Amino acid sequence: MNTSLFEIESSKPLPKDVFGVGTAVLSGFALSVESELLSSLKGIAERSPFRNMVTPGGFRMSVAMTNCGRYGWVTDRTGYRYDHIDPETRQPWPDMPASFLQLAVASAEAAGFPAFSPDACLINRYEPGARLSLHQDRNERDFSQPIVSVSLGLPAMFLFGGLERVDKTQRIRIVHGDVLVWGGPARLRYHGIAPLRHGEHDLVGSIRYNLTFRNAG
Ligand code: MD3
Ligand code: FE
Repeated sequence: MNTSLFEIESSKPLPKDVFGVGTAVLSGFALSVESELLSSLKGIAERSPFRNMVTPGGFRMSVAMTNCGRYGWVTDRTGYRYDHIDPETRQPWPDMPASFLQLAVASAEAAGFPAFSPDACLINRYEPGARLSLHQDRNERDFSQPIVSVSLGLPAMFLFGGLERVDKTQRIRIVHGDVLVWGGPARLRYHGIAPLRHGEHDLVGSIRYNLTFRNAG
C-alpha cells in the first residue's frame, strides 16, 4: 500500500464539485505513484500495443488506445463495445496492475464513491494535435459506478458539457498527475479533449496519456 497517497488525502482539503455535483478534481493525486504508473503502462503496451481504432462511421481516431483489466473498450465498423479479448492480439487484455487499481479506488473514495469496483481501464495516448470530440460514456452497464480519470504527461484542455450535446461547455486545463472523478448526476455529462498542444514533459516526453477506470460490468 502506498502511504503517500493517503498522506495527500488527509493533509489537504480536496476541491470537490467544481463542475457540479458528482465531480471532483484531485490535483496532483497521482504524483506520488507516477513512476509505478508509467512502468506498468509500458508493460501493458508491450502486450497490447496502442492502436488507432476506427469509429462506426469509418473515421480513424486521432487518439491511440489500449486497455487493461477484465474488459477493454473497443470500436470498429460494427460499433462500440466492451470485450474481454483484444481484437488485435486475440488474447485477453493485460491484467489491471495493482498500482492502477489502488489509485482508482482511493481516488473514487476521496471523491465520495466508496464502492467503486473498476473492471476496465481504457488507456488513451495523445500526440500533439490529437483530440477527442464531445461524447458521453454510455457503454457501461451500471451508471451508479463513477469513472476515474488519471492524466500523465502533457497538459490538456478538458471540455465539460451537460447532459445534452448542445449544452454549453466549461473548460479546464488538466496536468500531469491530476485525477478527475465523475459520478452520480455527472456520470452521463458530455465531455471531450481539445487538440493537444505541442510540448515536452520531463518524464513522459511529447505525449499525454489518460487512464480511465470504469466498471463495464
Ligand atoms: C465526464 N477520455 O476515454 S477523461 C474517454 O482525457 C475520455 O482521454 C478523456 O473521455 C481523456 O472516454 C477524458 C475524463 C472523463 C472520462 C469520462 C467521463 C470525464 C467524464 C464520463 C462522464 C463525465
Ligand atoms: Fe469519455
